[in-house]
Amino acid sequence: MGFSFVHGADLHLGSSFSGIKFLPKELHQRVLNAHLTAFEKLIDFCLSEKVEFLVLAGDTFHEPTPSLRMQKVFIDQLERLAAAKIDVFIVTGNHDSGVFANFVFNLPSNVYTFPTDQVGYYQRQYGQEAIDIYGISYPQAQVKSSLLPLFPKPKSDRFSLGILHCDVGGGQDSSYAPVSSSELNSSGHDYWALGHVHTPVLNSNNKWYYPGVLQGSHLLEVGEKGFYHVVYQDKVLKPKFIPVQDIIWQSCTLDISQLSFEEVTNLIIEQKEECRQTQGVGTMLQINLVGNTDLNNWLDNQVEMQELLDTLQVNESARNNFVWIYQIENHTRPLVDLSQLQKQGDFLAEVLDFMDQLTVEDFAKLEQIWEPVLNTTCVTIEPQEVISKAKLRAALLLRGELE
Ligand SMILES: [Mn+2]
Repeated sequence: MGFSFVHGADLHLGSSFSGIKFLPKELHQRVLNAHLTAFEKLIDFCLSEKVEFLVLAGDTFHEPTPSLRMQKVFIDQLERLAAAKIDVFIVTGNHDSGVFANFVFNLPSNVYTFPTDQVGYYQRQYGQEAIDIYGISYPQAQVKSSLLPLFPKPKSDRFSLGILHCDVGGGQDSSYAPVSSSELNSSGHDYWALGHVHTPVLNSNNKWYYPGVLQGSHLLEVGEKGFYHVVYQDKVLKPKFIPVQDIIWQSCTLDISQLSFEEVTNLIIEQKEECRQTQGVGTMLQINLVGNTDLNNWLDNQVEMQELLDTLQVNESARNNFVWIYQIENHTRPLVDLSQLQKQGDFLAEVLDFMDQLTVEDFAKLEQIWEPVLNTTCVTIEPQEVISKAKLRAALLLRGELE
């Protein structure tokens, strides 16, 4: 007894990857299709698991005017569900408000959309289970006030599902239908299928769920991406995350202190192979090098670095489970033995001793001094880290190794 459904959101079909300068032809094609490939995997899953219905909670399209090709591919996939008698319930979000009015093709008969001026409502019976499905679409890209008050009270004898593109915890400034977690939890609805937040949020204490995007588009969308397979059986609700991304974004930090150039290259290759675990899934990998090393200067040379990247990219584009290192960032520092210098009893040793005695309070006053050492892309920096960078800089300056 029971039913199951798939909850996806933020498919952003038509979106492309950002942050990558160059890709060979084969990989470029794979990247262009990545969002659609992930969507096709979602449809495959609905069919193989024989779910009762599919919910898409907004931002299905990246733009409200998808290309004809995109519309056709989308409809072809939904037709596969229609043939299996699987219903599809879709609301629109901030990226794709009004999208279906721009469609040239008719939506298949199993697809149910929701109005923008009021909450739409569909009743279903799956075996013994009676279910009500409520939802509302965005009339335009911004919705300044909460849409929750428009939802009617659920009927107590039926399972109640709400579909909404919204900003949980968003304050008064939010333009995406802000609503609080407690309001959703106390609304009486059994499952809130949400969209908008791109990272999955699943907490069994809550009645609301964000599956996140289906396919990452840039460096900030690292890790597995997918949807929820929700099973409702014996009055118990079980959502499970199913990853389907075709290309996974990853980032890693490698400490290369004490390593020779050859050892650094080998370490990166090792890391690359470690990422190549899932068959069929490609990886976009960014590497951050840290540590104290005399390779520091060499790594700062853009030409040399590009050659290293070229070497690491050889033969990758032909592989199904490619690992494409698209960027290596150098966060290393020059190799200087500060503790040794501190023992020499000269002026530099005195300066270093003085810096060791700095407290966090002193640090607050030192803004003007440490400003030049903030030559880094790190966003947040701990006082201790700044002081150790300042010590290194002082040592290099006083030894005449830095201009
Ligand atoms: Mn979105």
